[in-house]
Amino acid sequence: MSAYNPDNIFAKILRGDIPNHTVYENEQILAFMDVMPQARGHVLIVPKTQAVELSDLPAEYAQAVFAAAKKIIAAQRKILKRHGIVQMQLNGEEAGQSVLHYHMHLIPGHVHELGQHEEKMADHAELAELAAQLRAALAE
Ligand code: DGP
Repeated sequence: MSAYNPDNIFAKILRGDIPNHTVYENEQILAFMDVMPQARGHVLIVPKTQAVELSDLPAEYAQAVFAAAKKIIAAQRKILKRHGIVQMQLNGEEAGQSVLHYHMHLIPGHVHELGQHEEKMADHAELAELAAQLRAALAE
């Protein structure tokens, strides 16, 4: 298991040092659009605690991540018009985890249709539009 590095990119996003396209936020988690989506509407849920991977994640934050995931999946189904949502989470660099702060991926579509992990950057205008639509669905 790697030691937690407070300068990882998601820690910077949580501190507000780097911008993001926020979908949903509460005291325990921040959810935002993945900038290298494996499908349209790919969202990440990041707990506001210093955990590298699932083994480090306190139970109350795991609960908060899953509670948020249920809400976000409903919004993705409504906005993306896809019923299938792939839930993915990598534990450790040996699994391909590149950002060493726990995060859950929620990716609309069938697992066989997904793009490669971290293949290409998305268009920021499209991410902003999708985030606005998902925020509106979550606020209903
Ligand atoms: P993982 O390999 O599970 O650690 O995936 C990291 C994901 O984070 C990957 O899908 C790309 C995404 N990502 C990397 N850097 C940034 C960033 O600065 N902003 C956002 N929104 N996503 C990022």
